[in-house]
Amino acid sequence: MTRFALALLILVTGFLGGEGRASAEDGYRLWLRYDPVEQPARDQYRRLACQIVATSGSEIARSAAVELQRGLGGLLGAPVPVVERTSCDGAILLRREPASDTGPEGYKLRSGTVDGRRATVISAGSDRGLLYGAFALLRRVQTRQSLEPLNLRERPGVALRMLNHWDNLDRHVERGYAGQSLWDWPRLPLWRDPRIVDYARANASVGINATVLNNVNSNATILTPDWIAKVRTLADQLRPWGIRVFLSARFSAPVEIGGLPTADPLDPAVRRWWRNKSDELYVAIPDFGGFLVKANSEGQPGPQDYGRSHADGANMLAEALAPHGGQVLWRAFVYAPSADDRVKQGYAEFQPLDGRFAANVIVQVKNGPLDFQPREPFHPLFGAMPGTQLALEVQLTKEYLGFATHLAYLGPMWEEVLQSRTYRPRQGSRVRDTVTVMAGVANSGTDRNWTGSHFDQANWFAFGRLAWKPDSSAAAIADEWTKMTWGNEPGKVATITRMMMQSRGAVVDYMTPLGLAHLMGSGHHHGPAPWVADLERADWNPVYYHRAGRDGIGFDRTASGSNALGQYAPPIQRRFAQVSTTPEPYLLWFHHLAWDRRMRSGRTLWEELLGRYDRGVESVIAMRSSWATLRSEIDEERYAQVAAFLAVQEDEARWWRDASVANWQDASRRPLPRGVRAPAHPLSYYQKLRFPFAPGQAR
Ligand code: BDP
Repeated sequence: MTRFALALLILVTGFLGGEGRASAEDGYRLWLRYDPVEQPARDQYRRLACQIVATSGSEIARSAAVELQRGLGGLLGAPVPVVERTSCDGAILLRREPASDTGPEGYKLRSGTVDGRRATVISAGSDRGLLYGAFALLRRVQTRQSLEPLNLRERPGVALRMLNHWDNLDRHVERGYAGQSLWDWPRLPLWRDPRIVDYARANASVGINATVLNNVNSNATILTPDWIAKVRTLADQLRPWGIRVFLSARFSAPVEIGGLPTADPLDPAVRRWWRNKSDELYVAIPDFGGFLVKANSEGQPGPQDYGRSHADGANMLAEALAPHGGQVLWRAFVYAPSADDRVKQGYAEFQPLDGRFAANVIVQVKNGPLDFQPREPFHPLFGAMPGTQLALEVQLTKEYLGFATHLAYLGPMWEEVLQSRTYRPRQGSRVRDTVTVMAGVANSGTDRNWTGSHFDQANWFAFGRLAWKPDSSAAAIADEWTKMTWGNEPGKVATITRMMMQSRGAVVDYMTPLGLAHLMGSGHHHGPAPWVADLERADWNPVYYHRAGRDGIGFDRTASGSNALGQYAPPIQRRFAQVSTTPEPYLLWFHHLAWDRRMRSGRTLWEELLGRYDRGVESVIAMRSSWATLRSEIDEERYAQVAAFLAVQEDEARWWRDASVANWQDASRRPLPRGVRAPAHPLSYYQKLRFPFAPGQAR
């Protein structure tokens, strides 16, 4: 056995003896479970996996071999040796092909003959490609697809597929519902937590290649030497899995930790400070990715504090990073109390700057123009800045969709956004054609199951898979994840994927149906609070968004109202200007309508709205009974948690429904139509509920 092979074996044995086996069914293993395949399929796979042949010694290539050995060893129920030269019929080869047409990260999987022997070849032009190819091969076995004959080629649709952690330096995770931050700052830099390697493996398995470690509401301390040393350890642990580290930079850092009197981006001393800071970062972390910046948004400092533009600020950082190949992700999430309609602000501030950002700046835009609501139309900046690189930012952590206890598979939401037609810059364009980066606000933390609930793991998985291939179908991803996470039995897969595919629609129905938005409790966003009208800024109040009164409900965003609609391409403007051609999911987002208005169903708006709430609750009840049919097919520990969380969800869906119905009744002064159940309590009961310790609050 070569030294390389021996090292691998030790590494893998160590892995298997550790986390995985100790607590098998607590969800720790995510979708990388690698339990033995049933017979006779196992024997068939075995015939194609007698050895793993790995020649490249780079640390990323080594990860590919390690993972193959670990995965196949588990799936096939027997160790698979790693060798440098094949000596059996049916080996798996990891092979670098310099002139490969797979790009910097793609791979090919082929069955063929090598040296007269049958082999499955994972080939790529880069070690990262080999890593992704290895995971693809494992996924095929995990989902019981054939390995023979194989002839496929994959390359990612977007170059940067990144998580954004909103983790504070005290390990509190803003909008986190899965425990503390994974970064054990007090014990860093010397403590190399093995869990970080499992985090990296999970990301690599779905193609995520970058991570921003700290909150966009950033603390400048992360850029001090002691903390850069901590970041370095994490970067060292993530690098073998193809993941580069980025940091959220606080714009005023030159003042706070640099002792300068200003952070003005045009000030030479400030520019020098950032250049030096970048140089320092790259000494510690040679493949450092760059900075993510939230500037002049929700009280964060930024270039506008000095009368400069977002482009001035972003370009200053870009200049400091450019010599090292670093990038700036500059967020477009801005809104001002003065705006007549908050959703117009991002476009208004950023669109005129198109073409003025440096080549290594990417403007990061949330999926919708408001703020990660259960449903929003796509952000009008997509397609409207053809001279600027754009990132699509989505939120994995379910700040506005019931935290970790509500089952809401977000694949369909992201598919909906990615597939939305922008008609810009070209007639046939969709959102997915206008982005070069996908960023997801992470939902992982120190909970044993990583994401707070077993089903929220699917959102991490789906984000990676969609970022890799933005035209994938959310249903196909759900199918894949279910097989890898819960098992391949067809009945089970059908039941679970059905639950997943209906889940996000259910949340929309019981929280914010027909295009309503931002009706959640103040600050923590837990539960309904559509009545809130007394917050300091108008655009923080739910009443600002729903505008319900005796005359009707909804926000007129057509030309007769705020004309936010005017920010979209003409075909969209025309379609959404008329109530009759506005798709119902976006109705009250764009229109203020009378309660008696007739809907397509023939019912009045009032009746339709009430129907949506009931439909939402019914869906949750249906998910609960579907889950109950799986009792004997799912391990006890995971079954019980999901069952309990679905009970919570049903309770909270009823609460949302009842509180909302009571509120709309009060606003409209309408009786409930016959047959509609009255809320369990009077409106005042819901209004008095308080949640001082709701998780994840900003602080
Ligand atoms: C809002 C969150 C807040 C974030 C903000 C952002 O409530 O905690 O800081 O988004 O994206 O939805 O910056």
